[in-house]
Amino acid sequence: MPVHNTDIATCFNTLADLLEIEGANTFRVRAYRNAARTIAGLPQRAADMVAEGEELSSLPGIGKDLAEKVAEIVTTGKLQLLQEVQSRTLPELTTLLHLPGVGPKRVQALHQELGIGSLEELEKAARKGKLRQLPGFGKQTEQRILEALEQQKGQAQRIKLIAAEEPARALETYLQGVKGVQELVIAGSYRRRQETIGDLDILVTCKKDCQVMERFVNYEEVHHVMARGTTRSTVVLQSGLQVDLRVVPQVSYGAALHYFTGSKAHSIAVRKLGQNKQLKINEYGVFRGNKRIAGRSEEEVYAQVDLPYIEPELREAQGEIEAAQHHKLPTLVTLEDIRGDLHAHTNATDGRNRLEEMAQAAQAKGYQYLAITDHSQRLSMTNGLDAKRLAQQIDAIDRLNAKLNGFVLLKAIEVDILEDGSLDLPDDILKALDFTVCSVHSKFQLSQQRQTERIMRAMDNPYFTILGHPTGRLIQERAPYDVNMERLLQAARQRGCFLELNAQPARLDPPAMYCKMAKEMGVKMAIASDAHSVNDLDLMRFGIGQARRGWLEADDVINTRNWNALQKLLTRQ
Ligand code: DGT
Ligand code: CA
Ligand code: CA
Ligand code: ZN
Repeated sequence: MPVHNTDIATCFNTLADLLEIEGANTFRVRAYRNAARTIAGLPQRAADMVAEGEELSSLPGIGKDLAEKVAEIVTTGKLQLLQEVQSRTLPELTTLLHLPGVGPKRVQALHQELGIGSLEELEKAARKGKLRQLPGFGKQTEQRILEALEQQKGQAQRIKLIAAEEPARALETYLQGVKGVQELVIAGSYRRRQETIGDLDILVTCKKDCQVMERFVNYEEVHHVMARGTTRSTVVLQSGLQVDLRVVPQVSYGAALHYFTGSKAHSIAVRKLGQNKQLKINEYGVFRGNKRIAGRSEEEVYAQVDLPYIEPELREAQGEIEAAQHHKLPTLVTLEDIRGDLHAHTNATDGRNRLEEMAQAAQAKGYQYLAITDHSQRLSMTNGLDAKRLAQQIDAIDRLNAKLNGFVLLKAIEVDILEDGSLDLPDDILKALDFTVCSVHSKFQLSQQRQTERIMRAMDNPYFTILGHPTGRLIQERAPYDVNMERLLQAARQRGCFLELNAQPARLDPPAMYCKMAKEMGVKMAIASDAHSVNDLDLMRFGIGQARRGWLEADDVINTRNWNALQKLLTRQ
């Protein structure tokens, strides 16, 4: 059983959660969380590194002790310390942590004061009005917990796109190694780059007598086989992820790919267009009567209904068919269009690498620039910068830039938007920067009107450039704060401000529909990784997926420009 990086990260995060609930030393807890992030962000498998005898302790945030723990997980498949901690606490306590507004302190109180150890017990206690009696809870918290519990019930188990990627790629490589396999694509929501994935839908074409089905159900990570046939099988992996495999003949490949890429609403719309022309469209091809007239490629299928090829990220039945009919499909932005990254942290605050390392990594990616946007003083748990430390960082960047060739570090900050709409640092230091990313990190509960006006007031500051992670949501973990996005976009356009598209896979903020809205309202966006380490710079690809789902073209994205052109855009009049 190969151990994936995500498995190791989950192990460390669970351990950190449980230790935090137990009230362990915060440094110890943070060490496990940092290790989880490091491992999750590695470009290669930690398991392979261990197998090849590479020094894990040379990785940022991984000391000797943690390196040993990684090796333990890789070789034994488990972590003894985690089992010890789990045996003395209720493992279900960690699920409570994922509710909005419930941190370790509160889980501790729920457990110790009310003996709550599961979601069911929590719901019972909340319904009886017992939570509001606990110190620091209140009626509103109780209400919010109940709402969150209700919401969770309605949702099937889905995983974030990034969590699907590693097992998907491993399985892809495995199946591609089967003799006789020709084409292989992961279709479904994965191909459409949705934020979360219900299951994987893999499509293959292969030569006669190919053993691909046999090999699929015998893949070493399969937990159990739900269905097995000659053209279709379904398995559940150890991780709980469900995978469908379909084998189709080459003549049907395009039609099948179109069908299984979906979305369902999009394929139904295309099928209707076919019906209008007396054509039958299904996963086997395009038919006139009993005669197959197309189906080898997706282009062929679209051509039969007089449409150009439509990119998978657009296939949500959100106007793409009409746009295609009127030759108005966008030319979607690609990763290759990106010239630099506009949101990155260093070890001056909560990032893990030094300025030099971040610059080097960004340059190695072929970028022309990287903006350093550490946190501002208000976020004290990240060791946020005050004016003095920011001034020192500005000097350090100037010195470093003098040594760099064909690359420039931009001087910026992720400055907090305070409750009254002021920015967390004085204007005379903001003035010295190339631009700012301004973010809401507190007071998420304000009413829509107050939240919207708070941010609009912040935009009135002439040094406000980009609104960071505009809705504040964390996928599957935290609801967005309540803002009127249309008003914010109007205000941004009037003032010459921009919106960030934060590429962190847990954020992907704002959602695609707001990207489309920004484009339509003439507000350009900055796709940014919000990197907290050199490896995080690779998260840009998730931002690109989301931008494409939001119909963005290269021109709609400010960091597709070289620094010269970008600099002109960023200057507010
Ligand atoms: P997911 O797995 O929930 O993240 O979302 P999808 O889009 O991957 O959906 P899934 O796995 O249920 O099905 C994969 C694709 O197969 C879907 O995008 C479209 C196609 N499909 C599934 N059921 C139907 C159906 O009843 N009619 C049509 N036209 N297509 C279907
Ligand atoms: Ca699927
Ligand atoms: Ca499926
Ligand atoms: Zn932030």
